[in-house]
Amino acid sequence: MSGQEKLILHSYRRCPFAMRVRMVLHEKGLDFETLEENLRNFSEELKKMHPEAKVPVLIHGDKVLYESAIITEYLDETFPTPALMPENSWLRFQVRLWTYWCNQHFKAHVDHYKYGESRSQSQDVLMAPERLTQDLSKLEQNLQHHPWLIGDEITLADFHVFPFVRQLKRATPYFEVLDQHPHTLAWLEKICARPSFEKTMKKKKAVS
Ligand SMILES: N[C@@H](CCC(=O)N[C@@H](CS)C(=O)NCC(=O)O)C(=O)O
Repeated sequence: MSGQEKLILHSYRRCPFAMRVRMVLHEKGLDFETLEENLRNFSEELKKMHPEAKVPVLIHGDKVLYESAIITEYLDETFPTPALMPENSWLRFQVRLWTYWCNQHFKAHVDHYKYGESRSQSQDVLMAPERLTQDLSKLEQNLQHHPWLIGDEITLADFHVFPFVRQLKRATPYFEVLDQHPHTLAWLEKICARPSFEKTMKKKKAVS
């Protein structure tokens, strides 16, 4: 039975992609071993497993999985309780669209703001506040009508997007536009108050 095979996660505590996977593992109450990687010097094992050498990588028995949002869908299908994907195909589409938006657009805008010209082109850095303001409006519009991104139930959409909103909230200088988005801030706070988040952020010893 695949559900009983050992789960090992190559992770990095502050990586928002790895956070997605740890949150889902904890939400499902799964036992797993965490191998805390050094972002500047990944283990040889990780480099062999991931074609682009990135965290997270999940090992499930003899299977190697990577790409955070694909890992979380795998986990939801393999360990169905509690379900984090809706049954309805239109809602499933929306979960995937939020994930796409986050991966393709929002994450980049957060990076442009957070890292500035040390990592991004000056035009992107210049545009970041305006783009982030639009992104936050999109989140706020959804979250003012229902408690979670796509409705009344928490789904993978919430777990995929929240680590990046958290990154933005923690960036310096503080992005003050956030304060005009109370539903988004309350949603972030609600996720960070879940027991799964506390477990997700618990410090682990690094692999040597
Ligand atoms: N698309 C990947 C992105 C993972 C990713 O970019 N992880 C970062 C850490 S937050 C990483 O490993 N970076 C190392 C590198 O790019 O060399 C996913 O969703 O898993």
